[in-house]
Amino acid sequence: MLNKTKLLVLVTLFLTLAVINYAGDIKGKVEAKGVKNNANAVVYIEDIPGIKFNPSKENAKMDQKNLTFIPHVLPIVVGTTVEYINSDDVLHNVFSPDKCAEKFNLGTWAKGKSRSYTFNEAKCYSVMLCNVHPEMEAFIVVLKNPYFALTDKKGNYLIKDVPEGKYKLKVWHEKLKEKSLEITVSKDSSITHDFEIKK
Ligand SMILES: [Cu+2]
Repeated sequence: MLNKTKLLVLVTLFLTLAVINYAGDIKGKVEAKGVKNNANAVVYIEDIPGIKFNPSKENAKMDQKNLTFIPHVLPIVVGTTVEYINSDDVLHNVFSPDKCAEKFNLGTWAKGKSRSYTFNEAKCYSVMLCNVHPEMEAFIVVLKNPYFALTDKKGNYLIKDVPEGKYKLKVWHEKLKEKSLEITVSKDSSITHDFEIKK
């Protein structure tokens, strides 16, 4: 017997599948010329029209350990809150000079504690700096949807379960020029796109 609850579950499942039509994976390699390795490039789909993407419910985390921001590059969906943890005995003072991050300045806080900032502007490539240690630097890359990937040292990236459609696939790197490519993702397939980026 199909009771009301079961019916509701089935209808919801059907609607979910109908709205988000999961399709293919995008993978490839980014060759970053003139920098020490191919890591920390962000490959992302610029826009997926018609779908509203929520920020991640869990806060993204950036640690400060041994006078270094970890990770060095953190891509997030717009609206996500980033928690800045201090794991050092010394005080840090995280701030961003970027307008799209409202030039925030979080002040200083003790070891084991954290403070946070919510990034509400998409297409914001915001640098994180520390008032106390000029050598500290990191980047928050604020994107419109969760279809992004960070390259490893070899330059490999993988973006999974992208809905089918035509998009702009882009690469961001802190030191190198942005690259953009028109791509088509179709159902149940995997496509490969390699990039070479330089100054
Ligand atoms: Cu510091």
